[in-house]
Amino acid sequence: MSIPYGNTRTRVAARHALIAPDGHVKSNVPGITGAAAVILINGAMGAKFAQLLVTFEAGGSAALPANDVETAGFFETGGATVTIGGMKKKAGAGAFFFAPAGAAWSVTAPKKGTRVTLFQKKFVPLAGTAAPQAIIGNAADVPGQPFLGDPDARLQVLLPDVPAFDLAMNIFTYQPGATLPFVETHVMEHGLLMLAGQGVYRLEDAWYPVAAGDAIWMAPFCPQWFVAMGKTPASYLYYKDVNRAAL
Ligand code: UGY
Ligand code: MN
Repeated sequence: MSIPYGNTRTRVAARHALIAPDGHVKSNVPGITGAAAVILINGAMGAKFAQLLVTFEAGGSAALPANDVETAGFFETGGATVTIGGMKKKAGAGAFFFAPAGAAWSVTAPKKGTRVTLFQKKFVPLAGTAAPQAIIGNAADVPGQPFLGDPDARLQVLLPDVPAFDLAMNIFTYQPGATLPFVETHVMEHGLLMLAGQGVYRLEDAWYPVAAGDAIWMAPFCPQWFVAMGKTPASYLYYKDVNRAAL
């Protein structure tokens, strides 16, 4: 979307935010080298998780130590080698990974321009349930299921939907004209990256035109709704905290 000089579609509100790509500013993130790392969402905004967009140069890498933070990653473009503890695999466009808390992980030997989104949160263990294990997969192998019966709004659930996991990472793909069936208002928080297409996102009482490259934060209980518009399908990657007690 081109807009006049001195303007931006970016809005940062108390309970939601839209971050358009024109405003991106790089951060130096410990462990990430030879890459442009942009922290799109974190606690400074009011979120309980972080969302980063990392664009690698050839020879760049990310190598994060084992601690109480878990990371879910998605390769939007390019490719690299992902290592999580003792697991090592090549990852191309569409690949995703989950590095549990307590496991060191790395992304090495990236193709120039590889774009990876990272969602990070402090893991909340569930008493009596074994901690989740490392995963490296590809979204192409995850079928899209009709969302609440609508074949034009399909959801790919990338990580196992089991109590061990306290986060979800999903891809939602809408045919032009398809919508979220109702204005959702829920305790789960979202971080989102538009992967393709365009549409309008309702966040609280504001409606935003959005397109590929935009990032969105929705605080818990932020009313939310989406309609895909234009001539091509719209899709977005999103994070959600799940499976933990209300109190
Ligand atoms: O999983 C979700 O809560 C999803 N339906 N929300 C969204 O796409 N904004
Ligand atoms: Mn939602």
